[in-house]
Amino acid sequence: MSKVTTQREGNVLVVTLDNPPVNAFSTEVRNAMADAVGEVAADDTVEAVVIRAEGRMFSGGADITEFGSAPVHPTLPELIDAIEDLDKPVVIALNGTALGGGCEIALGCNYRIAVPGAKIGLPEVKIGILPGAGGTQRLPRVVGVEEALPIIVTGNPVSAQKAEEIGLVDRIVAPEALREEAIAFAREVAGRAEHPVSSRRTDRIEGSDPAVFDQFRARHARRLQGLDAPAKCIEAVELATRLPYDEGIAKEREFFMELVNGDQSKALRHVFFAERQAGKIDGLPKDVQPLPVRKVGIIGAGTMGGGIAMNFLTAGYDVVMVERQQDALDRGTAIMRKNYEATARKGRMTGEQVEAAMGRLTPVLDMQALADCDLVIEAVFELMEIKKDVFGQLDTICKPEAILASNTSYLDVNAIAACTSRPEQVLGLHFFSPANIMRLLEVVRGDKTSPQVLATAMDLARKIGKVAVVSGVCHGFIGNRMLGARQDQANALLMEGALPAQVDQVLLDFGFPMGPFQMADLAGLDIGWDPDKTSSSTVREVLCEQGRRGQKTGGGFYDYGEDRQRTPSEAANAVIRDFAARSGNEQRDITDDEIRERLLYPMVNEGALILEEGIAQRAGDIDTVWVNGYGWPPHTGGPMFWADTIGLDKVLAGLERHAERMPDVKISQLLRDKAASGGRFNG
Ligand code: 3H9
Repeated sequence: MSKVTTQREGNVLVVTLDNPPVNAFSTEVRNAMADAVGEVAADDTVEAVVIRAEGRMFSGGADITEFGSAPVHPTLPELIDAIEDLDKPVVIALNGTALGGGCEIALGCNYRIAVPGAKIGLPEVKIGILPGAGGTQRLPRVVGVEEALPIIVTGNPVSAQKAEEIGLVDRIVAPEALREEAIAFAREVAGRAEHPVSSRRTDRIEGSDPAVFDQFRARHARRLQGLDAPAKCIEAVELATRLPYDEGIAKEREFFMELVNGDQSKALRHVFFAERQAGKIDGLPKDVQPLPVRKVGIIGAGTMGGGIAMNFLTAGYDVVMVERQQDALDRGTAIMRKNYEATARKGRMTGEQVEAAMGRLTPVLDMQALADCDLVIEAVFELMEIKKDVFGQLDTICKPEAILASNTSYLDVNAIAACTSRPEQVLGLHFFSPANIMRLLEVVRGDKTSPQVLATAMDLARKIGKVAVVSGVCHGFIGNRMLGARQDQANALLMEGALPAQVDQVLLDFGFPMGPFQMADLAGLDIGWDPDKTSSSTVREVLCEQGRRGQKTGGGFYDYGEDRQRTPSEAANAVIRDFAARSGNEQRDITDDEIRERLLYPMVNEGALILEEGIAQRAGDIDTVWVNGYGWPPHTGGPMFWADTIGLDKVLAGLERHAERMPDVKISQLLRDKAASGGRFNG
């Protein structure tokens, strides 16, 4: 069946796109669309055209899998020009999301109508490119520079209502009437002598204030730092206001080719596909159906339990939340409400939605209330004895088919499962804090976890908007195990002469939002610290003993002012120097290059071990964990993709060069083999 079909409706030709799942403009689709345009041009009896689509959206844009190969004609810009050049009016009917090339094709049509739920945007910047089919030149001509800039530079789509307000959409119509309304609209305009043509318009860009661009750059400086694509997006829009359309388009093409072949876009495209691939479980029988889940139990109303509960409440699940003390339960519930209300104040939820979500919550003190839950997630203290006790109880309380999950971030899920009579129903669901915001979910597959339980967890993750990655059982799973490898080196570097500010700065320069010591101060240095057992045996212990427990106490590795701005701390540095002097290490000046290599290469090596041991299914899963859970800069693609980009031989050579100072780092055989053969972790 052709991916583009045409149908006559009197004097109107209806062109329908049908290329599931997202109606991407693949070569095949572009060719078929070009044929349809040819049909329109050749047939004098066609007086107007409707372009529409089948499926749950209009289009996700160009086919990203084709990027990186030589362009095939007709290219998307050529196709859109051909549509715009028709001497008959073209109405596009947007039945849902229209992104990237999907939006650009709409800009090339004379008239645009959309359903109320449509989202229209140019997200190209998120995959490291700019709209390359006229978007940077046509959009400002249609909506003006001030509206076009945020759409192109942030990549966030606008609603149909906003699109109508700014002139991007002419009419909004009910979904069930879309096709007929589009045809009626086409007939209505067929007789007009003139039609709006985006590329020829100048009314919205004439007299644009050139200062707008620098102001925009200044306002978004942090978001733009170190990134190639947003800078080019702004430059292209600026050129739209200064150059004739044809010259502007030529520059857009030049920028597009430069970006699409650059490392940043390759990395961001890898992240895009890796996130989607992560949801697929190798070796899972195709006919496995997820179990029905309607009611979810959460044990613990602390920060973690509350955050986890919010995910399910927001997605429409009933939630039973258990605590041991009434005041803790009340506190947890109140914080959840406060968080929801803050979201509503930002306009991202209505008051009614807040009430509906809170209305689905049943806070209780009695574990027996979990008896009819389909899934129970435990978020209690991270201690094996406590977890075992909780799972033993759950096993007796919960219905036999219920799934029992632990939110542990380090512990052995197999040992936890062994405390129940249903280890096949047990798995880890490792949420990241704040759990209602962070996108990552590590789904920890125990040795006995059944395929159906695993499939259910992956399905649920998608329904609550998480990016899920499957991990096998090991200490710290994928993310924290690699974090441990990095932290060991960060601590060792302090003992060799570096200070927290230098170590952190290296990672900030690399693109992380914060370094390891900033992160420790933010989380609190007293996590896992016991004031009764403290013995001044580590820098961290001494800092805690001195009351320097991180940001919350005004000091940790750094000093913090009222505004929580960090400054290097003489007191903390003195503690470090004292320990360093006693460590037996030679104190030396350490270069930033060494710090970067010492922090990141052991992580790559740990990732390779994780792959070798089968803990992660694929390198892209590891990248997905680090980009979504730990702030790894997406434009470098994650640790494994970054290692592929710089060369695995270079990583190996670095590990060997620093081997003497990193006696605990055991170099992965997989890394050695791939380095020797010129291979990569990601295909
Ligand atoms: C562009 O248009 C360039 C032009 O400016 C210039 C050109 C010269 N291509 O996300 P989902 C796959 S650049 C190929 O789970 P959802 C995806 O990998 C493009 N494949 O669905 C997945 O495959 P699989 C600008 C694509 O409903 C399947 O479709 N556009 C594309 O949650 C389902 O995807 C973008 O950057 C694509 N464009 O979300 C938009 N899009 O099943 C990128 C998706 O094998 N796409 N796939 O794993 C999205 O943001 C989301 O996919 C979308 C749907 C919101 C559309």
